Amino acid sequence: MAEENSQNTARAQIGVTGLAVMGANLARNLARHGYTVALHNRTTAKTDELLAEHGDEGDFVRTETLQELVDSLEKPRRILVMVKAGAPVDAVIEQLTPLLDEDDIIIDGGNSYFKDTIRREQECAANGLHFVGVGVSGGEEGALNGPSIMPGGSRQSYESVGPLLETIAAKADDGTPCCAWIDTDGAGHFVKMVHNGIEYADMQVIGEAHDLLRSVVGLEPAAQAEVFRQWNTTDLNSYLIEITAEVLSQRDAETGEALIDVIKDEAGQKGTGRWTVQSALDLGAPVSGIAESVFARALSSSDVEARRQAQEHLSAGLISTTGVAQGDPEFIEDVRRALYASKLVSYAQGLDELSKAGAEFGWDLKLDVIASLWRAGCIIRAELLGEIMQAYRGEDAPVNMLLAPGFRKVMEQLVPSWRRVVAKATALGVPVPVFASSLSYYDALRRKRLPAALIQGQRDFFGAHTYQRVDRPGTFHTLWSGDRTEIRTDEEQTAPSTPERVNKEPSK
Ligand code: NBP
Repeated sequence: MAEENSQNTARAQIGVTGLAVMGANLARNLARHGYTVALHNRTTAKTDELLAEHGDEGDFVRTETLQELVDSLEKPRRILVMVKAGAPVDAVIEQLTPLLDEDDIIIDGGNSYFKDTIRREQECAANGLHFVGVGVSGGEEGALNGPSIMPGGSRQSYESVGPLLETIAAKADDGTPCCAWIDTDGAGHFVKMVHNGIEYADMQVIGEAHDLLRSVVGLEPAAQAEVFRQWNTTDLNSYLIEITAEVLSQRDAETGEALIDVIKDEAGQKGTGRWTVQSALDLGAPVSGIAESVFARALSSSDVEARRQAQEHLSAGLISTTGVAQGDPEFIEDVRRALYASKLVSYAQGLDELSKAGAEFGWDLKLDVIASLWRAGCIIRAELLGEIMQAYRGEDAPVNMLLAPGFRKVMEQLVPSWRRVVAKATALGVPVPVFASSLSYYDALRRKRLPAALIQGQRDFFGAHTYQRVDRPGTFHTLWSGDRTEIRTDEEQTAPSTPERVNKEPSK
């Protein structure tokens, strides 16, 4: 553990190690709010660069080694780690641990996987240290001017780091900071992960609307930019719609074309969308729209050769070849409504995953609070989040966001347009994976009887997996290979007269 700092230089209120874009901007944000910030980066040149360019923005302490960083901090020490997610975080924790004292706090503000955060919290606790996994959204601009912040970790550590984080966080229109304690260990990083999953779906549905406006309505990018600008004055109002209009109106200086037309249609990803879907699979949370948005990126960029050959060889089999009249305002409004409906489903699915994660990991995730944190500073910030917050406030939280009275009514107005758009896109061969899967999710939720009954019958046939009946309690199995009588399997049975041979599931 660290020795007492005898030179009384321990004056910084927080240290930041890892001064790439995110760390540097968070450090500047803290300093601009009056905190004394100690700076450290593995490569000292980056620290000096930051001080040379922005050293006059606040009170910084330059350090070259982790020991110097630790010595510069008042106790309990607060160290924000902003290094690359994964092994570098473990490396930094390992180097810091012997230098720190009991109750010092390591804050990981990177995009760490929540299970790593759970492990790191346990490892730090074993060494008497607090570990706070913090989800930060808003990119580099948000980090500098006010991000949305989702902190996990112990309540005790939040008492120490919360005031700093709340000070530098974005503020919603009502003035509340977009930062609040989420729950213990990996809860903050889990919520940030689901935020990113929703972001993937949100971006994909906007992309699908853009494709329809082009290929069905015949609008060029500049005209589409105007449509998105107008949509941004409706209930679609959000950061992503706003920047879509900006991207679509941008001209390429070299060719004079719309920039969008010279950008390769192969989407990248860093992994948080994939994690959202992987976790949802483990939790049994049907995030079909979010999953389709991750797959859509994969199809665009990983299956380039298959796409090339398919363009040549796969039959379209279109059942219609006529779009709508160019610029048809009615269809444009249908697309807007379909986009909003699909967006609502993405949020509903993400929040459902959070509810299921709360039950699984023992977190008390308050969905109204989480929605409130996403109202400003983050990429999915949208007017809609205020309504979601209201829907979950109070005693009568809906079991699914779409069932909140306000959203039920909104959906009623959107569904006919949504069906027309999905039908038209399907007829014309325009892919709309998230529009379509979200509509199926909506229909599956409201359908009285699902084909799941047949699946149960099949499972019982090949694997004796049993089923339940609609007319009485109990668990049942039909003797498929015997005389096909039904037996109850959750009660003591007398031996069946015909020995049962279970039809085995075909090997896969
Ligand atoms: P990067 O993810 O690009 O990481 C670069 C930083 O990590 C540098 O300071 C580098 O030091 C340091 N580093 C590495 Br790499 N390996 C290290 C090691 N073994 N020991 C110590 N330091 C090491 O930085 P970023 O883009 O600022 O992102 C930081 C975190 O924030 C990431 O987890 C990221 O996913 C997350 N995040 C990023 C954004 C965004 O918009 N960029 C948004 C939200 C969250 P060096 O200078 O010596 O190489």
